[in-house]
Amino acid sequence: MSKVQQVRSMVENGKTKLIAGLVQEALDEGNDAEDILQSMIDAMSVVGDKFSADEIFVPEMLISAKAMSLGVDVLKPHLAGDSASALGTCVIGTVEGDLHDIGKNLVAMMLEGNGFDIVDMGVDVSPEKFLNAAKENNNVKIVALSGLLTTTLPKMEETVKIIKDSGLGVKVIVGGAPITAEYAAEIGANGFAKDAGSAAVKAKELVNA
Ligand code: B1M
Repeated sequence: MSKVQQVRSMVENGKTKLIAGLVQEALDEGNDAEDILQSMIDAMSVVGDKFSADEIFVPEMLISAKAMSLGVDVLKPHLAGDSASALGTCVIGTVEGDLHDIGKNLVAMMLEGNGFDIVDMGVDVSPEKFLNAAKENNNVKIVALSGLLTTTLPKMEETVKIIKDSGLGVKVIVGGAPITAEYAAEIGANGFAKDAGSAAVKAKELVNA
């Protein structure tokens, strides 16, 4: 099994103690950071399928998520880029009621690497907290909302609305597994991205528009 395949298997099986060392070994072997990341994303997708099939439960999902986060920490310097341009501040978080943060963290990392200052609000962020952060932080250009649960999508819509209604003029970008471009347009978001890399591209596009 290649090192990248081993990384995938370790995330799938929640090997939190070994993952950092193995990711480093995979990098040292010359594997692309993007490929290693993709193997971990694929592993999480398998974890989700096993959860849906009642083969594993929340604790196992949680431990795989921990393993992935530890692996991403090792990859971070190799993924984020080193843009020197100052594009303004991006307030980012996962919408109210939703505790998933791996995708959000990847998006934050890519935005930071592409020249945004990041204010990371964490998970379970209410519409009001997003709005206050957009008002109170310096030079906020983008609010980025992540959502993984269909049950909390109304909170994403509410957040887009409260920010639009505030007249602050900041752009809102949304994403996460259940989000589509159609849904983003329907709730009035300025942009949608399907993954962390395209979120950075879209955010840059919006501030330069
Ligand atoms: Co949960 N969970 N989970 N979970 N979990 C999902 C999302 C689920 C699809 C699993 C399943 O049933 N197959 C399902 C949601 C079903 C639905 O709503 N349609 C689900 C469920 C049901 C739940 C609970 C309700 C389970 C329960 O308690 N019975 C519960 C909810 C808790 C809550 O949030 N209130 C729950 C809990 C958890 C854990 C805490 C155990 C853990 C999260 C830990 C953590 O995040 N720190 C967890 C995990 C790990 C998952 C899966 C397995 C993996 C998610 C992940 O990290 N993927 C997930 C199954 C799946 O996604 N297939 C699942 C890797 C990550 C890189 O991908 O986050 O999609 P993702 O991010 C992507 C893109 O979506 C995009 O970029 C990233 C890639 O570059 N993206 C953006 C994300 N945000 C973006 C923002 C953007 C642009 C792009 O612009 C701003």
